[in-house]
Order: sequence, then C-alpha cells, then structure tokens
Amino acid sequence: MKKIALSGAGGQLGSVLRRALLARGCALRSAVGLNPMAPLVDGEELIQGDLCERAVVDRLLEGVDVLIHFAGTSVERPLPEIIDNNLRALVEAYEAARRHGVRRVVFASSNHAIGMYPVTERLGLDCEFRPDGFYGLSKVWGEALGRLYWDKHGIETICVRIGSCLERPLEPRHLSTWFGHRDLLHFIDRCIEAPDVGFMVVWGVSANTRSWWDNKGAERLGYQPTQNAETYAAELLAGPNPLDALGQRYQGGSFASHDFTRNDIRDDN
Ligand code: 15L
Repeated sequence: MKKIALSGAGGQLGSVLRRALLARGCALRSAVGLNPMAPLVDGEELIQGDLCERAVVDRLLEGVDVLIHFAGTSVERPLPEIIDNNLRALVEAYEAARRHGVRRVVFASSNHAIGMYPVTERLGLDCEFRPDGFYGLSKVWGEALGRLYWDKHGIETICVRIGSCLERPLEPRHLSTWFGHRDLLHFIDRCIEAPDVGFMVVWGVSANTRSWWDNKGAERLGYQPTQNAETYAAELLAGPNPLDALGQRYQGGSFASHDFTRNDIRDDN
C-alpha cells in the first residue's frame, strides 16, 4: 500500500481529505500545522509544526510515496505571510521530498493563477498565467517549482488548479468554478493511483455546464468528474450575486476586483 502524506490537514479542504482517506484505510500521515489536533482514528500519525522547518518536513515525508500538499495561505494576504507559507514552505517540502525519495507531489494550485482572464474566455491547460494578486502569484511560482523538481530531480507533480471546492455551489460564479467534494475525492484517488504522470497541470473543477476551463490534454490522469453545478442554477440565479461588477467581469471574482486601480476599466460598465 502506498504511504501518503497530507499537509494542510487542518484546513478547509485538508480536513475533507483527511477524513475521507482515513475512512478508506489509507496509510496516511497528516501535517496539521501549529495547533494540536486530536487523532480521528486510533494510532493516526499526526505531525505538528511549521513546514518551513527541516525537521518537521523530514518527519512528514520519511517513507512516503505521495505528498498531497494542501498547506499554505489560501486567500489574499500580505506578501510576507504568503512568502513564508506558500513559497518557503513549498521549497522545504520539495527538498524533503528529494531527501526521502518521495515519488510524487500533488500541489494545490488555484484558479487565482489565471484570475485576471475575463469570464468570456475559455481556457485550456496551455493558457498563459494571469494571476489576480499575490496569492495567485504564489500559485504560479508553485507550479513552476513543481516543473523544476520534475525536470531536474524526477519528482512527479500534479498541479491541481482548484476552482471553488465546496460541498455545494453558493453563488452564480460557482456555476463555472465549482469543484464538488465527491469529484475532489475521485481526483485525489487518481492522483495517487495514475501511473507515470510526470509533470502535469489539471483544472480542479467539476463537469459544470458553464465551466470556463477545459481539461483536454490531461486524460492520462483518468479524472472523470460527475458533479455539475447546473443542478443548482435556477436557485443560484434567483438569489443575490455577492460580486461587484468587476468581480463579475473576471474569472477570479472578488480576488480580481480587490485593490483594482486601473482607471480605464470601471466597475459600472
Ligand atoms: C481559492 O483559491 C481560495 O482558496 C478559496 O477560498 C476560494 O476563494 C476559491 O479559490 C475560489 O476562487 O472560489
């Protein structure tokens, strides 16, 4: 059985994955951050600490086949925090992966790496980056880091550009960006089981009728989503849209309109 390490296991998505992987009897070791957490099952392997510390990532990755890296800052924050959590900690994780012969990393990237595309554009996997803030920029950097460690050190990486990963879609934007939990779990299963992936980028999105993102070219992963936000369309479109006009214009939504200062594009046109 493959040994799996999960970082960010105390976070919003990490806790969904932790529960599901343990329920399946997976050989799991979880990094839970700085705050102590109780084991969910007897004998669960939990690692506490800062991933920027070599001793912590060494404990996390010893004897591991696949690292599912969901740790890090997941929203727009001041640059020093993003540098520590999303840049430095990721390098430490890859360096420990080298030391311990980890074969594969699943990197939680984000749609905010491309959030400045207008919602009228449809994107393939080869689109250029258009980050919508420092958080999105950190995901661009993380994807490039994965590429480096594959090209130079032979560590495989799957970058999952996560849309809006929620139990159910909550607002009109999610009709395009929703990544249902059932699809997330199937996606992660494929990331663990698919043979020889090398380096790849994949949209983390369900089979939404209104999706902006096309996974053509990522077939070798075997990800076949079955959830579709359209099921909730009538209800969502009848409700309020929490995004302002700029947020509705760009794929990154509120991340794109945050601190937007171009004055040749206004939010009321
Ligand atoms: C993300 O990357 C964030 O971590 C999450 O909080 C959501 O904002 C999501 O993207 C999204 O775009 O809906």
